[in-house]
Amino acid sequence: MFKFFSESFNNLKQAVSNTAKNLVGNVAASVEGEDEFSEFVLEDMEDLLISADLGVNYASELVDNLRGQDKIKPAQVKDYLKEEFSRTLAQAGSSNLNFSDNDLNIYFIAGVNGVGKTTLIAKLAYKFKQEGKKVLIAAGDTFRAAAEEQLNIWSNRAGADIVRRDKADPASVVYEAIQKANNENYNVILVDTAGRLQNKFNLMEELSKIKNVIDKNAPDKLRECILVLDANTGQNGLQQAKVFLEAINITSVALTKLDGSAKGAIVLAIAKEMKLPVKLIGVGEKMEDLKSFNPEDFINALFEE
Ligand SMILES: Nc1nc2c(ncn2[C@@H]2O[C@H](COP(=O)(O)OP(=O)(O)OP(=O)(O)O)[C@@H](O)[C@H]2O)c(=O)[nH]1
Ligand SMILES: [Mg+2]
Repeated sequence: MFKFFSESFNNLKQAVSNTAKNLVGNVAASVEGEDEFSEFVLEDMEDLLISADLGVNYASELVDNLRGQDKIKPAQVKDYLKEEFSRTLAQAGSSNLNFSDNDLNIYFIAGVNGVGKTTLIAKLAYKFKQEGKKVLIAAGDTFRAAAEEQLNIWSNRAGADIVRRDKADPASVVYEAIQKANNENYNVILVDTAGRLQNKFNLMEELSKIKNVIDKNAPDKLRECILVLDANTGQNGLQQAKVFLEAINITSVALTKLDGSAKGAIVLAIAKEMKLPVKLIGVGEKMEDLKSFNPEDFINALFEE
């Protein structure tokens, strides 16, 4: 298991406090005092779960399980949700970031514009550097003006190296990064990508082209294809995930801007509907504000009083 984020999770509870209120607090407040799961109570519960961004299907499944049964009482609704949420996260697979010692590890970072891809790369570069790894950033977003400059500043701050070519074909930048990494024994390549091109089709074409270059020139070195989602986009994030899944084989999700978001339930919706594990969470704008996602801690943070 790769444990470079094994620092304390003190601010996790704070980061998910709005989500906890929305997802657990409101449901508990409206259900716990009831004598039975009447149709009225169940409908109310379903509405609350949907408005917490859990998704319509998942919300109705959770409510359907409670209909016409007498094992679980309204007073136990939190225990019920806690168990269901834990199971959902477990079924999405391991949340440990793949990493192989003594080998090149490539991380491909994708997502729509503004979700926090470049910031995630900076944070990852910083973490890997702290672990004493040799880190190379491939500036694959050659579309957006100033994107490479932004990356340059971040990489300097993190102490990582960078391959950038103004207006070049992103796939060729990644090709060059792979050559450099092989020649100079890098441990990590972080591939930044554009979030917006002329249209969605072009973007997906470009991403799969980059992915092909990696598969061809560095077979077995691609550790993760990480889809970056902004926690505040809620259910829209799921639609984004579907598009990216079709173009490239996403292996995990990084959920950014969880700090302050009330829509962190999207972690559960992603696990349930996409069977994708969230592995990283962004809890602020600074380099240190990246955490590995630990399902147990997340659940505890949601349910602790
Ligand atoms: N509060 C908070 N802000 C974040 C987090 N991650 C990123 N941001 C902010 O989100 C904004 C966009 O971040 P970028 O990293 O530039 O996003 P991007 O996906 O690279 O954007 P494009 O390159 O335009 O597609 C910046 O202002 C970041 O500081 C986070 O975890 N929490
Ligand atoms: Mg960017």
